[in-house]
Amino acid sequence: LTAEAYPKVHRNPDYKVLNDEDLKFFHSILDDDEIIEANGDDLVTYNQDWMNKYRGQSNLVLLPKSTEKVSKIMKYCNEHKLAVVPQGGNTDLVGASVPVFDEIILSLRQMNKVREFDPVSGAFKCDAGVVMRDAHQFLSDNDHIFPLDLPSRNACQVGGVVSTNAGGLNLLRYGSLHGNVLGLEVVLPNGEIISNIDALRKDNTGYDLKQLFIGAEGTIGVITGVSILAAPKPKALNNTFIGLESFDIVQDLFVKAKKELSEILSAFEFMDNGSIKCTIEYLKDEPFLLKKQHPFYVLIETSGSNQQHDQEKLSAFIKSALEEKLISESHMAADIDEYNKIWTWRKSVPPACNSYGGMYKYDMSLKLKDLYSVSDAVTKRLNAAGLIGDAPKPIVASVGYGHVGDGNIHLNIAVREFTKQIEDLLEPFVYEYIQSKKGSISAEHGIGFHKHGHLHYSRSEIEIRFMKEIKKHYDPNAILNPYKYV
Ligand code: 2HG
Ligand code: ZN
Repeated sequence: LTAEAYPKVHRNPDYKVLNDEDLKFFHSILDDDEIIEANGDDLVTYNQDWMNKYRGQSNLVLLPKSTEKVSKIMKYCNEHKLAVVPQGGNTDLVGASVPVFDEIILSLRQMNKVREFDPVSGAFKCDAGVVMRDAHQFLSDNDHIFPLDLPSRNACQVGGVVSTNAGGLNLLRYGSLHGNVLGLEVVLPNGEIISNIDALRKDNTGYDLKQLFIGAEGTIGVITGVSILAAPKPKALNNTFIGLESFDIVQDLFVKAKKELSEILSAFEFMDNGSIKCTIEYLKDEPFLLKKQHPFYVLIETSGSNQQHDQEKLSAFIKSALEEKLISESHMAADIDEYNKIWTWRKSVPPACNSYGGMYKYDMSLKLKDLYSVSDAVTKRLNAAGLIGDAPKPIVASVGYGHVGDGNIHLNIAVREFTKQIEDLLEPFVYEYIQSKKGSISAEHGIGFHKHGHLHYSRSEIEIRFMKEIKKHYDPNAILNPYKYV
């Protein structure tokens, strides 16, 4: 499986192979609990991604506890041309956070302290390695929320999320990290520390350099600290799970929700029936939320300050949508347990798809009218090849779900095994399809190893040339996260 994932690349011989002298240096600047050497073991949890799709062969993991130590590591690696892959919670979906060959893994997981919180402005500063769940917990204790939530919140780290510019489940309400991140502390490949972590909410003093590191996937610097704008904790949270009959109706319902739920609308997520079928199998002990299955489902969440007001507003919205025959069935949360349960059905879709052995995954932006068409086109193609069905067919299901509010679809092909035939049917077909609709081949999961070399489907020649120049400017020895991105 792994060998097949890396068919086209060869180790760049310009990179030095780690030797005893290098190890001696790392031991001289780090404590024993900041270094893990392979010693015959293959460091699998660091070398392999969670989809079991990408696996490197690094023999060394460094887990520094301070920015200064990250700086010393980078300076040394740059001078000696040792390649490095920065790693957060390793929940990445495009092979960006694991090595391809023997790159040193620089894990941020021991830089896990909250640095400062200002309850007046909402500015929250923390180390890059703080797990998102812990950031949420800390802020919740201070009557705030982290402005982003993801199904992988129990493992993903704040720095990793910023590095990939993840969008998550509430972008519709809280906006993207390009707006929410106030400042960053970054170690450059040569060891220099560049920081505007104390930046203010408004700050137009020159180019906004931090933006380049947001979504750069650790290719031009290692994010070690983040300042981000936390939002006040909503006092009222409501949600509802809806069954409906077509993707056109999903769009009509979205327009209606924006109009009628307006300021309290905080999420509008969709799933097709294939996603939910896999999730029903995955959550086998949980009764499904609706009486019957439908071609599409929508999860609507509202966040506001007055429970009764919000609940009435959402109920009225559902009632009128039923009357207008936009929706067929809905289940509204009666209490916080049901609210969480409804979210479980949405958040379990990715692990459900991954539970059969593996999955191919595409994350794309398209105009809303075209959003689901890519899923239809791919499913049709795989069906025509006779590859989807019960074992021994290799594909369990090809499903689409995602963030309607952001024009973002996730296409998951849940497989029993990875095969060349499936790959050849999927690529370049998916990318060419996206290109033909002027969409983006990466909405929020990034480029990583998976989409390296594919930028031209969504970016012009001049844009790619600028990106390459930026990479060269920041990382002239190309030691950071090689074989990926641009
Ligand atoms: C989501 O929206 C996340 O659930 C993960 O972006 C999606 O695993 C996925 O494809
Ligand atoms: Zn997503």
